[in-house]
Formats: sequence, structure tokens, C-alpha cells
Amino acid sequence: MKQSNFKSLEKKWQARWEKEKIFSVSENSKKEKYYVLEQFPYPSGSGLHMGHAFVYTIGDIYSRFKRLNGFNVLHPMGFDSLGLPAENAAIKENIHPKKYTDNSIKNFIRQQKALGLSYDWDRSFKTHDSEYYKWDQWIFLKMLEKGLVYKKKSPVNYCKKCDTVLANEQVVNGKCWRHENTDVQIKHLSQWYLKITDYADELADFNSVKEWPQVIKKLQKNWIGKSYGSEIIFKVNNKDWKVFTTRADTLFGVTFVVVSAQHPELAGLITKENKKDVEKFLKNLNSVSEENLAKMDKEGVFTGSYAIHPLTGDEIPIWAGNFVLADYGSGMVMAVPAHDQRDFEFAKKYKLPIKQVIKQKDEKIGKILREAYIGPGHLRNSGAFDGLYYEEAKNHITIALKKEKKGKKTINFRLKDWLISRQRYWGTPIPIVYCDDCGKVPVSEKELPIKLPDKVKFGKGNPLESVESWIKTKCPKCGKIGRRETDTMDTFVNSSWYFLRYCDPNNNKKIFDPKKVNYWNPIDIYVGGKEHACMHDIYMRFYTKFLRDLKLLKFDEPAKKLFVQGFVHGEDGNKMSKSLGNVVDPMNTINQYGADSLRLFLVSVASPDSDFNWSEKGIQGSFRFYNKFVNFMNNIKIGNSSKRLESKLNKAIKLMGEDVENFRYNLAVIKLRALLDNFIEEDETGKQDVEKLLLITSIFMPHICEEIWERLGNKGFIINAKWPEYDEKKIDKNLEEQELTINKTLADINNILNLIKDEAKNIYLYVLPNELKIYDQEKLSDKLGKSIKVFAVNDKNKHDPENKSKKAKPGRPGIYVE
Ligand code: ANZ
Ligand code: ZN
Ligand code: ZN
Repeated sequence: MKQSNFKSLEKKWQARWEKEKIFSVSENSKKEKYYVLEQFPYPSGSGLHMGHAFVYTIGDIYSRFKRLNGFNVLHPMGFDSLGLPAENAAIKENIHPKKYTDNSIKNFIRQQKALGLSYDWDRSFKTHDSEYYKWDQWIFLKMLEKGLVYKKKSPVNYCKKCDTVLANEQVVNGKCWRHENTDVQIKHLSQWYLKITDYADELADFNSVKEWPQVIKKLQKNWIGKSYGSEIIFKVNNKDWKVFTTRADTLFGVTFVVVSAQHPELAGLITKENKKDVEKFLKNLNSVSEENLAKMDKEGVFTGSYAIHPLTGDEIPIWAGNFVLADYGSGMVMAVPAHDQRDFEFAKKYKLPIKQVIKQKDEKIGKILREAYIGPGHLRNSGAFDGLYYEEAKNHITIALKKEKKGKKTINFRLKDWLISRQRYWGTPIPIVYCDDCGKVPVSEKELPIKLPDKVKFGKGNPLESVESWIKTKCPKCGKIGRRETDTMDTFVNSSWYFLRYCDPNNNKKIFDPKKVNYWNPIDIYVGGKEHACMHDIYMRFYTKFLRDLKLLKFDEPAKKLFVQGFVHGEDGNKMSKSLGNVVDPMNTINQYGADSLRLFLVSVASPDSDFNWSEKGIQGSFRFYNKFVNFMNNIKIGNSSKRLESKLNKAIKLMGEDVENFRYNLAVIKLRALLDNFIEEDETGKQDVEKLLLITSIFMPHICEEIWERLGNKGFIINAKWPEYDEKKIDKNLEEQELTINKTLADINNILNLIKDEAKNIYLYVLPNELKIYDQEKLSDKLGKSIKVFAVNDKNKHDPENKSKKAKPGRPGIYVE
């Protein structure tokens, strides 16, 4: 076997894995199940990029590790193939999105196979297959049945470039998530929503996803934004206007209320005298995103109306303001300028009264506030509640309000319902028919799937709107001709439940067999990107809870553990991008160095959860290791292993197992490299020990290990063998400690050499007499590349002009250089 034939060798093993369906699994197994999943890709025309190769390698190593450790491992792959990028790309290249997508998927599969990924390909599917999206539609109908789907007209985010509306989650700093330079516009449109907020409380509870990374939980927590507070009623012209506040204790400090400039009932508050002013204000208003609420200039205008304070009965002026969100709480706030900075700025600007109701420590009465006081304190200026500590007062005041039916405790969420309407072609059709007589009518389950029509014209607007023959259909209720909904669903709908379909991918009677799904799920380890924290990761949790409530699932959360991988940047440290010319194509690398070397390189630079830069030197280093490994195996002399090697091997098996289990692949690779050197240093090695080395290497470099495994006379695949057990008794602790001591000493010497800029010719070590046998003069000189003389401290003939031997301590020799 020559080193250079890695190409044919990798192809050979990929073909054999495929032919013998090595990675296909079933529920009928005595082994314990384990579900490893990497987020499935959107199959773009440009094929696999290095980031994909990285994520899949991370999952693949884990999957192989668990298999070798005796688990029944499900490791599937599919394609998230609906969505706007495919439609845009197809338009650009003037081919049909279906053709474009199918071609891309073929290419993707070829590349994934070239990486040696251990997928059960029989379970693969693509979401643009109507046999898949049929079940998106089915879930939609089920949600509709349970009151979790509605259509409403409201101000929505719209991206000109995407030519469609966006979900709240898809707006980042006021810009489109796909078009970083495009401001999102506000349009008033009637759109379909999924009521994810019904699950807000459960989604904000992370007890059953304790093992998810802290960062993800924190991002989700902020996004869901659970606030405990009170709802307080202010009467306006005898109508109830509610406000949401987290500071009921400041109720007596309210000096005005502010209603959102976008509030649908604002018009009813504007008096004749103020109409002109308000209109002028509204005309000049810019749309506000939540993130810059704190920074922006607070502006407003008096409406002319007054609200009645629920406890004092005072008349409180009502203003319209740009810093109040229409869709948070009730869209109106009670303003307490003394204790809220936004209100403070507003009051200063419009010369509104400021009334302090929380006493500051060491407060000088009458001192003018320079900014709002938001700290703790006791109440004052608050009637019967004076003297109460503010936290307590929240409760007391709310209870008092409740007695008079003027308020109550409540919880508010920042999370909004999920806007799923998209005015584009390449998505799941929404199964609704509009009938003049019956209104919005759901299609019956029997009619599913509502397939996308093939023949459409791309150009301006939603292509579906032009397909009259598809739009015109019988009303499912009365049979008269009605019109199909032309909005399609957000693609995140497709990925919200795909992990379940892998468990029963070909079921054409049901969404899936619950028995199969409940066997494999929840996912044991889910590998994916941090950017999905507040989108896919939350949607998937929502769908899981909904399907559980339909009694289809027996678990509450989709994944026990989530592993968030880092980014692979270009050699220059920038994000890989065509315009920077720093893109490295995994296929080129595979052709040049082989998949085994690429896989090894991807996990050896850094811990897989941190970012790292591509490095040509690095991949060459991995390739060198590969060749060293092959060389060693080619020239191996089978015999008996030394005690030293056995110690090294057992220790490596133990530690590498722990490293891999905890995703410290980079540390495992360091140990693997050292272990190979230990093997190479020996004259001969036991056959079983070589096999153990192969087994632990095979999770990183599966192809070459299968090859050598077979050559050593093993029947069957290495992936069907067992991860070696280690024998603690064979680990020689003394030896390990001695080597550690020697390495420390060498590091000390190197430090000294660095200090004196390496001009030394001779190095002398003074060691305690009982340690003399540890410090092998020859080996040390070899390792350092300089001559070293070792003396016992009590050696009368030693050369020691500066009396450094006095400095020797156990495990820490005295050092002299000249
Ligand atoms: C009075 C008050 C006094 C407030 C005070 C704060 C400090 P979180 O924690 O994010 O839930 N608020 C309520 N509805 C709002 C809306 N639609 N747009 C903008 N702000 C709104 O914030 C709750 C607080 O945000 C509420 O408590 C309210 O101001 C404001 F010294 O009420 B507070
Ligand atoms: Zn966009
Ligand atoms: Zn009808």
C-alpha cells in the first residue's frame, strides 16, 4: 500500500459502507439508542462549504464514537430545500427552483459522501418533496383546529430585496437578516400567524434543557423576555385603558401616560384642538425598532385627552410617543419620570412634572434630579403606602387595585406570535381557501398535499398569484368556486419538526409512527450554529410541545444536549467569502490531501466550539501525520509490546475517551499524535495493541483505519468493532510522573536558553541522588539538541562553578549553563 493512493482507498471504503448499508439502523435493537443530529443544510448551488464540512465532521466523530461504544446510533441527513434563496438563485440562472434544488442536492450528497460521513442514507428526505411538506400543512390544520393559527392585519416587517414580509426574529438591528444593508420597512398587511406565545411560559422554562449551552439559554431567555408585573386600569372617557408595569410601587409618581404612536385606537384619544399637532407629529415619525429604544430621541405630542388615576382620581394628560411599542403590553405606559430614564428625558423635553415617590438613601429633600432614580428605597408621597419598601409596595398596591377591580398581577412576554406568511413561490402552500360565502376555509386533510404548481412565471411579486388554474378551486365547505391562499409558509416551518421525520421517513399514512419517534427521541446530541438560538431552536421547541399536546410525542423538548460549533474563518482571519478570495473548498482539499486528513485537521486546531482560521500549514501537518501513520503501519513489526507502550496506550484510551465524550477533540488529537510517536519508538508491538490504536484513530480517520483493519486479517468493518477498554493497572504512574518531571526540566532549560539568547554551549544538571536514574543524559541531549551533563548533587567530581547544585529540589534539578 503506497501513501499516495488515499483517493482510491477512500472511494473503496465509501462504496463498501454504502453497499452493505453499514450505517442503517432500526428500532429493533437490544442496544441502547443514541440520536446524533447535525442541523440539515439548505442545499445551495455552490455546494458544501468548509463550515458544513466542520459541523458534519463534529457530528460524525461523535456518532462513530457512540457506535463503537455499543449504542444503536441514529445519524441521519436531509435537505432544507424550500425557501427564498433557491427561488432567487433559480431566477438568476433562469432555471426552475425544483431543478436547481435537485441538482444542488445531488452535488451535496456526493460531497458529503466524499467526507466519509456515517449517515443512514435510507432515511434522507428533502423538504420540497410534497410528501414532506404535506405534513407541514397537516400540522397547520391541527394548529388551526386548536386555535393556534390566525390571520390578522397589522404593521409588519417587509424587506424590499426579499420581496416579502419577515418574522420578528428575522429583523436584526432594524435590517433584514439576509440583507444586512437593507432597512426593514413597515407595511400594514393581513398575514398568517402561529400562536407561539401560547407556549411562551413553557419556552421560558429551561429546566428540561439544562444541558444546553448557557449562551443559547440566555439568548432565548432575553428573546422570550418574561416580565412579572401588574396590569393597571386607567379610565379614559369611561373606557378602560390598561397599562403594563413592572413598577406598580411607583403608581403615585405617574404624571402623564404615553400611548404608542402606532396604537390602533390612538385616533379616539385625539381632541379637535390637538388634531393638527398630532397629525404633524405622526407624519414625521420614523419607524422604531426595539433595540434602539433606549438610545433614540424621545418625542411625542399631547393628545388633548386625560386618563383618571386609579387610586388618586387625578386627571393625567395622555401623550402619544415614539418610544412606546404598539405590540408590547397594551401599547400604553404610565410614565414615572422620577424613576424611569425614558420618561425622565421625555418630561424634561416637554416640561412635564416630575414627582419622586421612592426615597433615595441620604436623599436631600428638594434636590433636583439630574436623572431618574431607578434604585431601591422606601415609598413617600404615596398616601397609605408611605414607608413601605418598594418591592413590598408592588404587591400591596396591586392587591389594593385588585380589590377595586382596577388592576391585577400579570406576566408579560416580549416574544410575539410567529408570522409565517411569505409572498413567495418556493415554500409550503398554506392550505386555506377563500370563499365568498364561507370566508377562510381550511382544506380537508384528505386533500393534502396541496402541491405547488410547476408552471409559474417569475418576475414581480408572488408568482403564485398569476396561476389562475391553481388558485381557482372548490370551497371545501359549500362547493362553490373559491380562491386558494397564495401566501406560502416561512421555511422555518419545515425545519421545526424534521428531526422527527427521520425516524419514519417514508410513512405516507401518518406524519410518523409515534412508537418509532418516541424510541429515538429526544435527540441526544444536536450540533448546530449559535445564529439559530432565537429562531430555529425556539421554533423546534414550540413544535415539539405542540405535537406532544396532540399526544404524538412523549417528551417535552427536542434535544437533550445542544452543541454549538465555532466558525471556520479564512487563512486571513476573515469570514470566508468570494469577494475576499479566501474561500477554501472542502472538495479541493479532499482531492489534494484526502478526507481523513481534512477531518483530522478540522478538529485538531481548536476546541470544536471555538472559531479558528483555516491554515494551509495546518492541513499539511495533518497530512504529514496521516502519512506517518501509514508508514508506521506499513513497516510494523508484530511481536510483544513493552510495559512502557502498554502504559502509554491504556492511558491514551482512557483520556481520549473522556476527551471525545466531552467534545474536546483537539485534546484527543494531541494525545493521539503523542501515542503514535510512542508506537514508533518501539521495536515491536503486540497485534492487539495496534488494533486498539486503529480503533481510537478510526473516529477521526475512518478510511485508512478500515483498510489496515482488514489488512491485519480482521473480518468485518472496524466501525462494527468495539472501542477498546483500558486497564487502569497497566498505566505506570511512576513512569508518567518521571516523564512529566523531565518535560518540566526541559522547559526550564529552554526558558533559560531563551533568556540568554541561546549562546550556551554546555548545560549541567544537578539532581538528587535517588533521581539520577530518571535523567538519562543521552535522551535529554537528544530531545534538546544540545549536550547536557547530569550530576548527582553529592558527586565530588561535578563541574559546578556557581554552586547551582544547592538549588536542586525533588523533581526540580539545579541548572547551570555556560
Ligand atoms: C412604569 C414604570 C416606572 C416602569 C418605572 C418602569 C420604571 P419590561 O421589564 O421590559 O417588561 N412599558 C410597558 N409597556 C411598554 C411598551 N408597549 N413600550 C415601551 N415600554 C413599555 O418593561 C416593563 C416596563 O416597560 C413597564 O414598567 C413600562 O414602564 C414599560 F420607574 O411602568 B414601567
Ligand atoms: Zn431581505
Ligand atoms: Zn363556501
